[in-house]
Amino acid sequence: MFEKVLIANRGEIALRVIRSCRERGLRTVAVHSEIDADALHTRLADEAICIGPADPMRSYLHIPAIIAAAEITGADAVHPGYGFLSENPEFAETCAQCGLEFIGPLPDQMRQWGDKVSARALAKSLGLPTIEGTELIEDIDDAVKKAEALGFPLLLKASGGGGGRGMHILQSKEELRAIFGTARAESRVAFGNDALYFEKYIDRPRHIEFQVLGDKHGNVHVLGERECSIQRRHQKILEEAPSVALSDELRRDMSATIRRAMGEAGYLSAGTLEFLLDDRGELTFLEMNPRIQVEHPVTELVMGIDLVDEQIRIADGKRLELPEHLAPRGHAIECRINAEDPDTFAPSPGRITELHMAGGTGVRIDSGVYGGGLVPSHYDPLIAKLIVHAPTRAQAIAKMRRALSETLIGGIVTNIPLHQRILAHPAFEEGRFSTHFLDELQA
Ligand code: MV4
Repeated sequence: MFEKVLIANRGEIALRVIRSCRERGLRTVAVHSEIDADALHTRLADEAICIGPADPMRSYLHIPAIIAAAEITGADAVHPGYGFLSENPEFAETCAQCGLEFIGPLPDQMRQWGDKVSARALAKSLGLPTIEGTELIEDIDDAVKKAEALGFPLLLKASGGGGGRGMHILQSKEELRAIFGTARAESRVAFGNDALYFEKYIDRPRHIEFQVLGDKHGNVHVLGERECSIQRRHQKILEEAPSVALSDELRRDMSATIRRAMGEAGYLSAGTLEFLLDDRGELTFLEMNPRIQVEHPVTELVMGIDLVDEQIRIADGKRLELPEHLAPRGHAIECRINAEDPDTFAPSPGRITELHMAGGTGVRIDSGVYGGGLVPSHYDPLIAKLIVHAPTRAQAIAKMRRALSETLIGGIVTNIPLHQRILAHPAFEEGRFSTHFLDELQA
């Protein structure tokens, strides 16, 4: 087994990885930027090494600096967390070339699933239900032809996009003609790739995703779903597991389909398949995220599994040893606590003057900050995740309201009032919502 893990990340996920490493007796190396010299991950890892200035391009995204840090400290494995280099196949490849075990999927799997057109084709060939759509669009004439065959409304998507970037809803041929050139140019600038395709537009869907784990022996498990419809501009705010919108039968059937598909694909480590659930109750594949995700704790709580520890065991070549049939127990909800204005969503970096996190039965905090610590403006505004677990959804909601009420964060503005508004909303309580819920709440 490897003995020393370098965590190529910061904030709450860096701490989350340190925890699983420490429980397994692995030593940890934090890398940090200059502005993160006193950050919690820097302080809590066994060793810490500065890799550059605050600008992420020159620190957390700078592959040579991270590899050098691993060599200097004698680390023999790397966990990339989420964001930053976590889905960068060149980084995973460089780690392997330098004798570092990359705790995540194979570089070619990142490539396959990272490109949306190739991901759709792969998903389809593996027997997953995919949204009706097209191959790559050649030019504007081809676009008009394909659009009319598919029918409006539709979505023009960038193959290099994902996570809602580079999408345009189109209602008519005229709109298509007006936007096509701009969309292509935008895609080229944003993703270095101007490949575009169409999908049928699904109105007011729910966003539901399934957690997958695969080992080096071809075993795959599906660990149920997460409901992630409460989001704004493709940034999730609150997630839960299980989803009230799935019957036990649909969950079982889709889990079996995904298990077969990802087994056939030989998928390695943790990954998430995103689906849209339409108003007819049909799930269709959207994207696959080859990484551990922010919202993984809700799955951990209802499934009783440490996903990061499983990633570590898998990277070490161990077999998954999970029960054949996994079912969620109780209900879990996660609120992402962001350093941002709850109304305008403007970031609110600064020094945290006081900090009291909730506690008590069924409450988990994954935080990356401490009282007196700095929230830099250079990174993601997520400072902590408040996660609760209770026997029923109603009890989980009550527990989350209670936990939010005892959370005290001073010196910066947070989105806690927004969470309180969501949890007080009758439609949320009743589980009746779509990806448009927050826009409608804000309106
Ligand atoms: C869609 C869609 C409707 N129809 N695709 C947004 C994020 C990216 N993963 C894909 N997204 C969507 N793709 C089709 N064919 C609606 C969305 C979408 C959405 C998806 C998940 C979560 C929130 C969303 C909010 C608005 C739109």
